[in-house]
Amino acid sequence: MSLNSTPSGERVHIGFFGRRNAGKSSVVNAFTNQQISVVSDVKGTTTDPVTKAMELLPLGPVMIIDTPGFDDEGSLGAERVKRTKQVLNRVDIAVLVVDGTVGKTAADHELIAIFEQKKIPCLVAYNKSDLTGQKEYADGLAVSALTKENIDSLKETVARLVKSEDDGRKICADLVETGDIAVLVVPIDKAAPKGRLILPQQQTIRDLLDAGAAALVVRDTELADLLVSLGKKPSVVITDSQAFAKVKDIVPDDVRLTSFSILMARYKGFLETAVAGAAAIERLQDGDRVLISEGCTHHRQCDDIGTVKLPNWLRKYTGKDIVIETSSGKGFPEDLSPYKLVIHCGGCMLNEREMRYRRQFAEDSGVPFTNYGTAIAYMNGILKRTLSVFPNLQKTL
Ligand SMILES: Nc1nc2c(ncn2[C@@H]2O[C@H](COP(=O)(O)OP(=O)(O)OP(=O)(O)O)[C@@H](O)[C@H]2O)c(=O)[nH]1
Ligand code: SF4
Ligand SMILES: [Mg+2]
Repeated sequence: MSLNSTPSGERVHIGFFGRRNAGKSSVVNAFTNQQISVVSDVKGTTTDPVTKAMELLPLGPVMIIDTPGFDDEGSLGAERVKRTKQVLNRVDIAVLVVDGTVGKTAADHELIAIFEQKKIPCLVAYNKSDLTGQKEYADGLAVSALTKENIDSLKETVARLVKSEDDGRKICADLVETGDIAVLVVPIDKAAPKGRLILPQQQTIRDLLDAGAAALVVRDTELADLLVSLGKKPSVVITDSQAFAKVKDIVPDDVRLTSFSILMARYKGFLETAVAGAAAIERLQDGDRVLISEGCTHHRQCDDIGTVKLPNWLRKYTGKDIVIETSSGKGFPEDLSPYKLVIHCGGCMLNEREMRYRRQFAEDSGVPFTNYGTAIAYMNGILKRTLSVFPNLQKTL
C-alpha cells in the first residue's frame, strides 16, 4: 500500500460471483477496463479470489474482487467455494454474473440467498448478451463482456448502490471544538514504522484538522514538558495504547485521555462490544483459550503486540495459565467455541463489513470480543478514564 492511497478498510468492496464460465473474470476486466483476471473457456480458471484496489469513476476508491466459480466440484472445488464464501464476509456490493445463454441455476439461487442473509446489496448481470440477443431482464441487466454492451450501465447501477461515501462518522472531530488543542502521543520505539506514522494516527490528525482543531504530535518522552509549556490545557490527549501506563500518570486527571484504538473501535462501530468484552478478562481461568486476531499478515504496523506483549500482559494480569492462539490476515477461525475471549487488533486493513462479521460471529458463538486498545486500557485500570470522552458509554462499565 502506498502512503497516499486510500486504506483498504475505507474502500467499497465489490465482489463478482457466479458459476464457472459465466464470464465473471471477463466482466471484471470489462468493468475495470484492465486485464485483472485470467479468462479462458476452461471451467474453473479462477482458482483463488483476485483482488485489486483501484479508483473507478463514478465510484471512487474501490476494491474489486473476482471469485472462483460457486458451482465447483470435487474436494478442490469445495476448497474454492469455501474461499469464495470467505469473500462474502467482506463485500459491500455483490454482482452476480449469470451466463445469459444458460440462465440462473441452483448455484445462483444459493448465492442470492446468501446475499440476502448477509444483507449485501446485489445486482444481477446477465452476461453474453451478444450471444443471447436478449436486451431486457426483470431482475437485472443484459451485459456483454465481449462487446462491452451495458458495462457502463452496470457501473452506474453499482455506483447507485454504494452508499454516500461521507456517512457522517467521525474519529474524533465531534469531541473537539474549533481552536481546541489535541495532543497525540506517539512513542517512537523499535515498533514504530520507519519514516512515517501509522494509519489510525494519520486518520486522527486529518479528522482533527477537518474539525478546525490543532493536532500536536509528541513522543511519550516529551509529553510532560509539552504539557507544561502549552499556554492552555489540551482538550484531549490521544495516546498509543501501549504507552497508556506511562501517559496516564503524566496527563492531569481533569484532562480527557483516550487512545487511537478506542477511537478507531468507535469509528468502526464496536466500542460497546469491546468494552463489554474486556470485562471477560476478569473471568479467565487456567487452561482457558484466548484468540488473538490480527487483520494483516505483515506485522509491520503492530509489530509484536499480538504475539508477544498482549500474551505476557494477559498472563501477568490474570495470574492464570492461559492458552493463546493467534490468527492473522483474512483468515478467521470457523469455530470460535474453543475460546473464552477474542482480542482483535484495530483492523485497519479490514473493511467494516468484515469486522462486523467477526464481531457478530463471536456474539452468535457466545464468545466475548474486544480489541487491543480496550484490553490494554482495562488491564492498566484506566478503561473508565479513557472512555470519559464518551459520556453515554460510562454506564456500560
Ligand atoms: N460471447 C461471449 N463470451 C464471453 C463473454 N464473457 C465471457 N465469455 C467467454 O466465456 C468463457 C468464460 O469466461 P471467464 O471470464 O473466464 O469466466 P469465469 O466466470 O471467470 O470462469 P471461471 O473463472 O472458470 O469460474 C471464456 O471463453 C470467455 O471468452 C461474453 O460477454 N460474450
Ligand atoms: S495488525 Fe491490525 S491494526 Fe495492526 S496494522 Fe494490521 S490490520 Fe492494522
Ligand atoms: Mg474467472
